[in-house]
Amino acid sequence: MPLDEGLLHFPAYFDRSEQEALLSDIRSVVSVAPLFVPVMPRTGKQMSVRMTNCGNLGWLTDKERGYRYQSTHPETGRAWPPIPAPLLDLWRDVSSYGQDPEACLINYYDDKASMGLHQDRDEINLGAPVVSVSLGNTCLFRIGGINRNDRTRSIKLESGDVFVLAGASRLRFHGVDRIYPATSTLLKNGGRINLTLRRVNP
Ligand code: MD3
Ligand code: FE
Repeated sequence: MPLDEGLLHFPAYFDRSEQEALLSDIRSVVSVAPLFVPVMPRTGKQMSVRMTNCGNLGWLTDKERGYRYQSTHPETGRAWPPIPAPLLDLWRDVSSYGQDPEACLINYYDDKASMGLHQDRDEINLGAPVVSVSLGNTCLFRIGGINRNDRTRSIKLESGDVFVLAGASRLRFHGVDRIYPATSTLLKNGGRINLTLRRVNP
């Protein structure tokens, strides 16, 4: 469903059994690359999401060095595990981009977590699309324009939905306002997982 230029929403792209398979792949990633607490640069404030990555590069943030991509886990020092095959298949299906993603950020939201309005601009390659997968409880996602004060609109993202940001939409402000408890039975302890596939380098 095209919502705006470069903004695509595929409701229920993954069916329940595909979501379960994806979740099992993500649990394997997390067993090697545990979730960590991201910390904002300078202020040292903790984000409410927990995160990890798979792929050649992973996104992270800490107080001293700030937002960046690197090839190793900040606590274990090990390389990130590879991106699971079903996610590479997804990227090839929906991104119309000639190169595979280098990074897959895994964000875990408990039912109280949120993410403030922000732009994604840590990638050298801002021409590549971003592909996102939602698993677990429904969230209220907000998307604005390229200026922080532009009008925003809100969309519910449900388990199995895929969202693609490309072209003119790539630099739009966006965030997650809230998680709706008990809207999915996929995650036994509630919450929501978001997977974000990205190309970082040209
Ligand atoms: C719109 N994650 O990790 S994914 C992030 O649900 C992030 O965890 C949110 O924002 C989440 O940076 C949203 C959907 C998404 C990703 C990238 C975008 C929406 C976007 C880039 C530009 C505009
Ligand atoms: Fe973002």
